[in-house]
Amino acid sequence: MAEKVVRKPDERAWDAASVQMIEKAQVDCTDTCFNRADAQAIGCKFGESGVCCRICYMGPCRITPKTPVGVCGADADTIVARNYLREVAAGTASHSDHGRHLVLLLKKIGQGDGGNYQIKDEAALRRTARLYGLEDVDKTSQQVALELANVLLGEFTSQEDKLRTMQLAPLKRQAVWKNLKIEPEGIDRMVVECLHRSTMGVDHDYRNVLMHAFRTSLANGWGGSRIATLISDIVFGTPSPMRSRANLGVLGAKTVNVIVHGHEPELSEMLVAASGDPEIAALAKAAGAEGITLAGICCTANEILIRHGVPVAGSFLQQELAIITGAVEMMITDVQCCMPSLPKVAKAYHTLVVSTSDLAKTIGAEHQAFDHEHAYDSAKQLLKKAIDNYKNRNPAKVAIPDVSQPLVAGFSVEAIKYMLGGKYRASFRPLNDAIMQGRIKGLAGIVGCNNPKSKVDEYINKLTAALVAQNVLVVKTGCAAIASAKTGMLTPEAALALAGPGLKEVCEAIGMPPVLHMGSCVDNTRILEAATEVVAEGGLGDDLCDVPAVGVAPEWMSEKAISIGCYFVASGVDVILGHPFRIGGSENVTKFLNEETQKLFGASFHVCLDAEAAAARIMEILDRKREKLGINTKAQRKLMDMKDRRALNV
Ligand code: XCC
Ligand code: SF4
Repeated sequence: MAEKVVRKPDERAWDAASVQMIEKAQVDCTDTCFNRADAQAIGCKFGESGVCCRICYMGPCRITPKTPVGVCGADADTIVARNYLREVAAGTASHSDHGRHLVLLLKKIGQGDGGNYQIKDEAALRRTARLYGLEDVDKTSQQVALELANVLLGEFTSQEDKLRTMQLAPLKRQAVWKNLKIEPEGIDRMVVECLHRSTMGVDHDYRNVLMHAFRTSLANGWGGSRIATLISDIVFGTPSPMRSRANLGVLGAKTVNVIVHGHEPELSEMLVAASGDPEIAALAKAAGAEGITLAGICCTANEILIRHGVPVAGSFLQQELAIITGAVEMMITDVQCCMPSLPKVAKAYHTLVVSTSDLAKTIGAEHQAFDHEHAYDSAKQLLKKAIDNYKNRNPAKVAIPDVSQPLVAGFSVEAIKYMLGGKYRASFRPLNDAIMQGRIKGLAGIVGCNNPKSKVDEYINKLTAALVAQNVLVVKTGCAAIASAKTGMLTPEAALALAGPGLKEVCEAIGMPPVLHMGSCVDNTRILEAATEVVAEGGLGDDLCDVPAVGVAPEWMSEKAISIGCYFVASGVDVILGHPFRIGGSENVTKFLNEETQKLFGASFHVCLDAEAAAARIMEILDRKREKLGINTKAQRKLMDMKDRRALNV
């Protein structure tokens, strides 16, 4: 039997704050995902290769050399493809349900029942309404909001009409989807169809199954997620660059620390507002604290970071570590990526874990359903409770790592446009020109989660540094963005020091960092939006697959990441994975996803197990795209080589 490996704290995480807290967890005898990952390390090979089927009760069946088919006759290809489809369905459902909740909020605002919520960015509202073909002249913002909400609700429920949001893609890409017959209808219908097709005795042709996976993912990327981003910008404001800090050191030694964790921004927005309430400040003082520190974890962190500059306590794998600082009065969760272990970890300290969404309860967490109608008061109640808990902090258990880094985040497509072209002629032209001239080689979207199977952030950070040094402009979302934030790579100064000469020149001229934090995971759609702008600007092809751009999910763990990967590939953007999907049990499925999709979409998945391999593959892909566009002229290549060498002092 394979031996169980127990890794040392500094083999688990890249950043010092996490390492310190993993050490503290050992001292405090607190269980974390890190030791649980070791305990689970010898996983199930059938599960891992995707050949375990539990879809009906004639099974469970698993494919082995002796049993090449299940009871019903399903082979490895069918089983692997069906399991994959269900993962894509789950990922799509999570992001899209998040989008739906926001549409319902917009509808309430449109009906005049928004309570404390209002339209924050009216220009974004009207711009979006026009994107969907709505007439907004002579209408109040409330009217426009209601009409838009109704149109967007139709995107979820449509039975026969194709998703309207798909029309935001370049025309040529729309034609690709049409020819392949994978234009999605309503988002909900797509997810339901995944479950139907993958139930016993329905869709057995792995290609047919996988094409529906792509179709469903499109309903996420160009549907549910895109809608989530659009409405978040309308209701909470379109992000623009702002400064903040990241890592556990943002927690205050003498303040009441409240952490918001999860994904949907409705509640966290209100907490941001309420934390500035004089009454709350006074109460905190009366409790003997200097004030309130609100900080975020996971994508909720990203949402309030990019709009308000609220500091980031950490990424996904720091949720338990934050509690282990002993200095968190309350952790408020909503949906997604919130570990069920939190109340157990909190038990050893004084932290109150409060769940707020009726669709996400955890035993041991106090449940306080978020009241949308009285949102501000609801938020204040939570903060008061946290303040009340300050007295229970046990100084003997407190150790806040003195580790945090400055950052700049909030690069929406609008903001990038202004940054590139100036306020009056906002455009992507300077970026396109820089790519065509070869000063920027291309774009890489590094996104997604962390995974305790590998050293947290290592791959992400090494790859980011390698690409920036080779003149690739990096855009980021999700926990991958937080990884960069924790290294200081999101400050223009630090990052520019590492940038290759061409990229550096462009960034300095424009005043932008070479690593751009674009937001949360639903905001991956901002990356597609940016790529669409690049196409529209002209000179770099007329489809997304022409643009020298790649997507990368180095340390992914969530089903959401699978759905994201699929919609990138279906949109024509190659995707590098830091570790493979659970498809190894089927050569055909593997070949389809990693090779055949090139012919269908002009992009495929690539598995690169380390940052060096990924960097090499990415440069190869960007180079291939540049050759095809005819912008890799010999003279340019030579110039770049010379500059590169000069920069490297060789
Ligand atoms: Fe979750 Fe979005 Fe992944 Fe981070 S990156 S672990 S999904 S929080 Ni989205
Ligand atoms: Fe086994 Fe087929 Fe049932 Fe799956 S669907 S459990 S392979 S009998």
